[in-house]
Amino acid sequence: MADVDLDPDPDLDLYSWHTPNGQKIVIALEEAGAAYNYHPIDISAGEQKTDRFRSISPDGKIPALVVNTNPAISYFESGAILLYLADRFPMLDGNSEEERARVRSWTFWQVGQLGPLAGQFGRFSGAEIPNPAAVEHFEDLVWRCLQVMEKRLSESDYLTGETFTVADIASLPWVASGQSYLQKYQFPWREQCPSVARWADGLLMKASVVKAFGLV
Ligand SMILES: N[C@@H](CCC(=O)N[C@@H](CS)C(=O)NCC(=O)O)C(=O)O
Repeated sequence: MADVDLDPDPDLDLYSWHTPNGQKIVIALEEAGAAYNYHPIDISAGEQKTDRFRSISPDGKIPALVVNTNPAISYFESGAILLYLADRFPMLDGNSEEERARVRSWTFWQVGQLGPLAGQFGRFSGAEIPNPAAVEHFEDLVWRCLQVMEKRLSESDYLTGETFTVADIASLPWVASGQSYLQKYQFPWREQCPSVARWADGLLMKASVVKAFGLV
């Protein structure tokens, strides 16, 4: 009998930290059952700004993923990493051309809208020097994002249809993780967005999500 390579996948090295953008990638890798090495990069200690780390993530931000092919290939930006993983592990992607188009659209929506806007909302809400106009501005924009999600999730189980994909993974930590600025500032999203709450509560029970949110 010919030798069988039981694990033909190249090793994956994830450089990350327990923040929403880092948690996304852990959820995706766990969901796919992928083998990977986890390298914590302590962003509170500035480890993301070293020349060594910038050689794989030029903007000095987590997460980054290195695929140990020869030569190794590295990805930075959580959206790019999630789409790479969706291509490589089809269970993370949509089941039809239409769903796959929605996976890409909703993933880009999260990294271009929900993530940065919730981040800015959190920054101004927690700022030492109060800036009520900025808080109100970003709160309005975050609220608009949640309404966009609410409408979509009142029509389907998941953001892209009936399949759980990287698009859901991208948004979940920004809405539901303990790091989420919506939690931190008691934004009343649960009462006002019941479909988003139903979606988040269901996903929070997944083993992949429990593991990602439990990493410190
Ligand atoms: N657009 C980037 C944002 C990445 C990002 O902001 N990462 C944060 C942690 S969630 C970080 O590394 N912060 C440290 C810093 O900016 O110095 C992505 O989606 O990956």
